[in-house]
Amino acid sequence: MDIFFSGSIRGGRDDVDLYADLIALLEQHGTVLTEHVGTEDVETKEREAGLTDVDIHDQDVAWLRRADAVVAEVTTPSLGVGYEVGRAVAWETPVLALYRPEGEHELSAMVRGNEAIEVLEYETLADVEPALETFFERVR
Ligand code: 6IA
Repeated sequence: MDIFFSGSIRGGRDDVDLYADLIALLEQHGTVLTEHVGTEDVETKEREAGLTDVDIHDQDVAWLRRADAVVAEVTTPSLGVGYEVGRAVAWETPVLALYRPEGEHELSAMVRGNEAIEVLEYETLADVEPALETFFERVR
């Protein structure tokens, strides 16, 4: 099972530690193609690697196309995350969106109103674990 984890990078890195914890949980269910999303200094690494935005986009879309499932943390709004979720839906790749309602942003209707996206509202990682079990049982 190839899993594409989607989380904000240029949209804001407030949740980066949470992304790392979620990626560790996801690794129990398959191979996470996008571990860099949970890396603290991703933007420094991006500069050091000399990657252009075209390189990043093309690599990312290739991973997204290959993924068997997408798990997106959508609490911090991100254009890139929204774009990835939209493309995954168009390809009929199963999408689980994780959202913490106590955050400062209301979830977009384009995510919550999309019946092809499973939305889990949660508070702690302990709430996410059983939802991942159910999601991966369904998509496997
Ligand atoms: O608009 P945002 O930057 O918040 O979009 C975040 C989403 O775009 C994430 O889910 C990623 O999949 C994707 N993304 C953004 N930047 C990168 C990136 N930078 N590499 C891969 N995917 C990215 C290069 C980092 C690397 C040199 C360690």
